Amino acid sequence: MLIQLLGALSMYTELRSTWHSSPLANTFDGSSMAQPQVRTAGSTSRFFQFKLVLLGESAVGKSSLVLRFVKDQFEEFRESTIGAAFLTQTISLDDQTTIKFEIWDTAGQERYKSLAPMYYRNAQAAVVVYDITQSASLDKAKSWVKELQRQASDSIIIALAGNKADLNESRAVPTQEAAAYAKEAGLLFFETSAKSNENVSELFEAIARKLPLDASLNRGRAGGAPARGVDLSRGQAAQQGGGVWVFFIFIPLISAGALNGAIDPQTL
Ligand SMILES: Nc1nc2c(ncn2[C@@H]2O[C@H](COP(=O)(O)OP(=O)(O)O)[C@@H](O)[C@H]2O)c(=O)[nH]1
Ligand SMILES: [Mg+2]
Repeated sequence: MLIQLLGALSMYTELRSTWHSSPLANTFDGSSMAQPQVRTAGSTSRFFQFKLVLLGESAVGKSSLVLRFVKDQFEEFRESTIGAAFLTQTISLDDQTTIKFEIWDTAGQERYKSLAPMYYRNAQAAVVVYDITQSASLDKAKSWVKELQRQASDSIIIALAGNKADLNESRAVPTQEAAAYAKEAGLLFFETSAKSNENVSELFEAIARKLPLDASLNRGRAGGAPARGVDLSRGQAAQQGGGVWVFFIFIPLISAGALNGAIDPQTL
């Protein structure tokens, strides 16, 4: 299929951590992330790397959840994400187990929808977000879940996040309703608040715990493919400065085949 470079408009990179190498070259090649990577440092340390994508209607708080998770910050008035943003965060599950999330925070607007498969392709985990004060956003979340279950990796771990839980007085989606749906669809479920920092790290940690961390599953790659940009001997601790923001203000390489259809010209 003919791949056209329609435009790389601009890119802003803000490195705020000890990561020395740009993740971009590594990360944009989805194939390199098809499997978790494992590296053994010493006899017991294990390092895993997973690609995670956030999906959901615009303004439900996807970027805010990521900002809270990666930088422990909240902004009352965030600019909408354009295209997608890429970030990383590293957490320690226990003394021996380090998980690096490579996070693709997608734009929720309908006009970017056709780009989504590029971000969820090869993702090992997805967080589908809705806003507990907007019942239509749960419908939208359900349609993302359907699409993921049809088109993403069979083994993808999907979490449903009912965000803005701090706005309980304006609640439109009862917890029970969303929980029952999540159970039926086989999803992890959390009500979160990026604002009040409720269940944010719990959400990502639950995903990490559900991911296949059995080293035997990954042994084929251990020692073979080197883990990227991480020196375990530096002992990166949970939630510490793992964030690398690479804002994409770009229209990526577009392949009609890869994206299941023509690109809406409005995307440009
Ligand atoms: N009250 C409240 N507002 C939130 C929360 N998360 C995000 N917001 C606000 O909702 C708006 C949209 O958030 P944003 O993260 O840009 O949504 P996105 O389009 O899904 O990425 C912003 O004004 C945020 O400040 C939350 O947990 N509680
Ligand atoms: Mg956003």
